[in-house]
Amino acid sequence: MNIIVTGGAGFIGSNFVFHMLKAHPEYRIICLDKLTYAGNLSTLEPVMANPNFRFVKADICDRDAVFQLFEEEHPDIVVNFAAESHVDRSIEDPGIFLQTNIVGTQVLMDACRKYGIKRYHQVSTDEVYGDLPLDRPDLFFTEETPLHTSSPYSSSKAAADLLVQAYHRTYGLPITISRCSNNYGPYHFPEKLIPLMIANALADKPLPVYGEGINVRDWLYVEDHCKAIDLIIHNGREGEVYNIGGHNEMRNIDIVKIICKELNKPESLITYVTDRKGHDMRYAIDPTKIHNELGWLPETKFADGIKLTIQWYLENRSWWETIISGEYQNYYEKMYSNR
Ligand code: NAD
Ligand code: TDX
Repeated sequence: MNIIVTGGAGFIGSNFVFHMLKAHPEYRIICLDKLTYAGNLSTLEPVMANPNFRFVKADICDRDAVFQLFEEEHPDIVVNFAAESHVDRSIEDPGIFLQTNIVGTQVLMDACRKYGIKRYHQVSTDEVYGDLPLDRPDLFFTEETPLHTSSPYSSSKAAADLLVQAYHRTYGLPITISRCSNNYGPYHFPEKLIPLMIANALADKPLPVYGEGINVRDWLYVEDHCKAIDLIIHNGREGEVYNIGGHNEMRNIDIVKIICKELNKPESLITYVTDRKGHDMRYAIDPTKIHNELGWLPETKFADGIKLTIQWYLENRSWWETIISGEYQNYYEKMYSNR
């Protein structure tokens, strides 16, 4: 089996590459990644010498490069993780989000149509459903919940989902889509809530909590997401959407307090800052479908996963310190100074 994994130098994609090479040692995994600010080749160092792994630096929007790779590899499956993924950046500058997340998806699917494919899998997000009110804990996103997006990021992901479904209906492309809740774990880029708070706390820097910190996210350990996608690409029904989430809803402020406690840092580091524009209040996934059809259940409890994650950041300081010492400083300054 030949599998192209796009965005495999990023957070979830790299965890998926590691998972697949371990779970299916007979498979060939080809990682296609543009190495944007969020992609890191050093992350893939442990598998670079694996004969069943190939890395190709390319943009999913580059039709010639993508078609060339399909010509060479004739993949059985494509799993598309490649995306601009940070909501705050999409609010600052939406253009690249539309380009990569929508046009890039189109290019990949055009290549699938031309060369033939057993499965095209689109890695999507729960953010395509918009948000839920805080005072209705009985409500959850199901696969039937209408798409109702808030940010340029989530709108670009929703547009891509619709395009993927159109390619299924119009051209019969064998697709699946997964919509997962917030992931956390190793190799999470330091601009995102959990690694940002860990890095800042370790440096005794302020912990910038947006608004009142009462927004709720449904956190899933990244390995559980990877296992769910593995199940979907093998056993999921063509044309179907699968929600992935672990019923682990937490308020941002509570996450930040847990990180302070685990690192033995004072909560006085917590600084409330101006809220994110259009900030979604609550995400909550109903994962009944993937459980009933594919037997998936999350394996890592948050209490364990957050400890594993913090430990990883303590043991892999050079990975994230290198990232935050470069161009990231300008980003941080722009987003957080005078906020
Ligand atoms: P990430 O930002 O950490 O990684 C994205 C990767 O895609 C990087 O390696 C980057 O270099 C690559 N990339 C970006 N533009 C590209 C292009 N034009 N061509 C080729 N490669 C390109 O993102 P992530 O958090 O790992 O998210 C991966 C996918 O999962 C995304 O599609 C995202 O929407 C989705 N998702 C993320 C979460 C989450 O909590 N992080 C939750 C649900 C869904
Ligand atoms: O400095 C911060 N302070 C803060 O309060 C940051 C970076 C975030 N937040 C809040 C905003 C959100 O309510 O924390 C919450 C989580 O923020 P992010 O880590 O930016 O994640 P989110 O916006 O929820 O989106 C993530 O989950 C869904 C991923 O980045 C998306 O790619 C995925 O689709």
